[in-house]
Amino acid sequence: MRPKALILIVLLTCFGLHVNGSKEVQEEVSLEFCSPPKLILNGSQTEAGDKRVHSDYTQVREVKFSGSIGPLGEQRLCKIKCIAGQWVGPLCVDQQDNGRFQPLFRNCKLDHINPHLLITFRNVTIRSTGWDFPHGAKLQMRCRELGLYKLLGTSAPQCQNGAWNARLPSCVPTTLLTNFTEDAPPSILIRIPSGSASVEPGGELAAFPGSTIHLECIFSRRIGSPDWTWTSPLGQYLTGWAIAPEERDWKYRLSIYYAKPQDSGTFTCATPRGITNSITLHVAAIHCEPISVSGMHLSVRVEGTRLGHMAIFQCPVGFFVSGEANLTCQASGKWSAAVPKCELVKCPSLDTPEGIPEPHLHLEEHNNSFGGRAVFGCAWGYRLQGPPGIECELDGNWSGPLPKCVPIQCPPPVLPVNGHLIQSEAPGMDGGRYAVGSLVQFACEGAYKLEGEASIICTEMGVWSHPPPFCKPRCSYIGEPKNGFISPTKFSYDPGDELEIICNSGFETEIEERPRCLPDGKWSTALPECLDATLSNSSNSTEV
Ligand SMILES: *C1O[C@H](CO)[C@@H](O)[C@H](O)[C@H]1NC(C)=O
Ligand SMILES: *C1O[C@H](CO)[C@@H](O)[C@H](O)[C@H]1NC(C)=O
Ligand SMILES: *[C@@H]1O[C@H](CO)[C@@H](O)[C@H](O)[C@H]1NC(C)=O
Ligand SMILES: *[C@@H]1O[C@H](CO)[C@@H](O)[C@H](O)[C@H]1NC(C)=O
Ligand SMILES: *[C@@H]1O[C@H](CO)[C@@H](O)[C@H](O)[C@H]1NC(C)=O
Ligand SMILES: *[C@@H]1O[C@H](CO)[C@@H](O)[C@H](O)[C@H]1NC(C)=O
Ligand SMILES: *[C@@H]1O[C@H](CO)[C@@H](O)[C@H](O)[C@H]1NC(C)=O
Ligand SMILES: *[C@@H]1O[C@H](CO)[C@@H](O)[C@H](O)[C@H]1NC(C)=O
Repeated sequence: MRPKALILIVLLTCFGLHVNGSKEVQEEVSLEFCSPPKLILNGSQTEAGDKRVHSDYTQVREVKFSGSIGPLGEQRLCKIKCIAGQWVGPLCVDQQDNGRFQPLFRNCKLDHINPHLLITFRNVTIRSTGWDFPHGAKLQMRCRELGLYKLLGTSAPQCQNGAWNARLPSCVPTTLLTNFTEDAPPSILIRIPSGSASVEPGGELAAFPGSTIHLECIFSRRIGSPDWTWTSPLGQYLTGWAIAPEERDWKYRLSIYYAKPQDSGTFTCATPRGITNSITLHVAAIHCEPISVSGMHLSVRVEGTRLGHMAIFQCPVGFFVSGEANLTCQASGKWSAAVPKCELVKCPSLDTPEGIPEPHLHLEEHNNSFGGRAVFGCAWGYRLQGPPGIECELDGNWSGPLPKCVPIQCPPPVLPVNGHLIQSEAPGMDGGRYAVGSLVQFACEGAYKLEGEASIICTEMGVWSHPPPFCKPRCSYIGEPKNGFISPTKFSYDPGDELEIICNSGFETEIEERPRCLPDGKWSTALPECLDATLSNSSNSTEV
């Protein structure tokens, strides 16, 4: 018995619907069931057991959903079908084909956007690559400066199952840009002294009836005269070299006064060599809806609602116009873009891991609104180099670069004369300099005595905790003579100190010179003896 074909209708938003080519459809329709389909629901892939989707598909033969297709998220009714245990599809409704379900064709991409090209898709300007354009999408392309560049190629490429139906166009610079080289197409300058006109996404010039339009073909009169031709059958236009002395040698003008719909057509300027450039004019009495501004802060100056009229938006200080600041009423009867918004000027946030690349630098204060400031500090042992704070400026840039943190270091300490360093702690040496916290110890050579602090530390101020010590020469204690003593008795003696030898009674010393401490830390003489005074000079002093 055939299972009842139940059609489950899931209305969900599928973003960027991925189509992996249509799968082979089996000839025989088997009664195998399909497992729950993998769909991208509101941007996230569904997993088995996802509560958002039906779990039992044994009775389900078809799933319908609303697919979001293309860069503008066009909503279309789509479906997948369970055929022989495999989901096949999606098929989506094509309005242009009587609402029949059709397989989705592959999307097209723009890999590169020529900076001179202005690309529009459904009245939206495409500024970046990476968009998917659905099958059938028709782009509109024009060169940014109408008349200064000539568009070479199609202005409306269309996506056909993954490929554009024509090579994307390019923009060729014209005489004004090539210094009047003879092989360049002539530039055409457009002047609208009265009335209004708009440059359309496809590169047409659309003008409101009654406008005056001067088309100036730029060519060097020295070389020859260009020629204007037009396609509007009834048109009669004044052409000729400009009269003003500063223009008469290079502007070959065509003037349309009080433009009428019948003036619509293509106006071509050809050089004597037959190189051309054209402007396509469309004259129509089009009005756009009046602009209504609801957003706070936003102010607008509207010229009017006729074709070619502009609306110029402004935001107060500290805000920027998010969107297009200048809108033009276009031949479609729509403004060239949506009404913009005023958004608060913000500088790039520094409060992110990438915001502050330097590891020792940290934020002490952070306000990235216009007028706000960021204040920095450094880790212990580091010092800020540069201003400690920056401000968020009107252009959304910080007022300066981030400061740096440089390690605080003490200069190498001054070594005492006759002393040396004991490297008691591996110092954070950097070119002979010491990191904060480094401890150094001093010692004096042999007879020298250290005076001051024997060890000093590099402080956070980048200076040593104490001045380095001195190594002073000193005479050491000399001992006592037998049968006598010395005065004064000290551990050590300063240079210049003299010793008095005092012998016990009955003994004497034949002092010629008192021992004196010399500047090099040596005694001037050896320690004299105390001799028995009763003994003759020739006799030894024997123990008594
Ligand atoms: C001891 O004798 C020496 C010569 O032998 C003499 O120069 C010295 O003055 C004498 N000393 C005393 C204390 O008599
Ligand atoms: C004592 O005298 C004798 C001879 O006079 C001499 O040989 C000896 O070295 C003397 N001893 C001392 C300790 O001066
Ligand atoms: C998808 O998003 C829309 C709008 O945010 C919401 O109404 C809808 O419930 C969501 N659908 C699912 C299945 O989460
Ligand atoms: C433009 O052409 C003129 C005449 O050929 C020449 O004198 C001048 O240097 C050129 N200027 C530039 C910018 O190439
Ligand atoms: C908008 O129009 C004003 C006045 O015509 C002009 O100064 C400004 O450059 C235009 N801004 C942009 C972004 O086109
Ligand atoms: C885009 O322009 C076309 C005509 O060029 C018009 O029919 C259509 O309504 C416009 N779409 C939007 C969203 O403004
Ligand atoms: C940030 O700075 C701006 C301008 O000084 C100020 O108006 C705003 O209140 C500050 N924001 C915070 C959260 O402090
Ligand atoms: C702001 O910063 C951007 C990116 O670093 C830079 O391109 C731009 O020129 C800066 N603007 C000003 C006014 O300095």
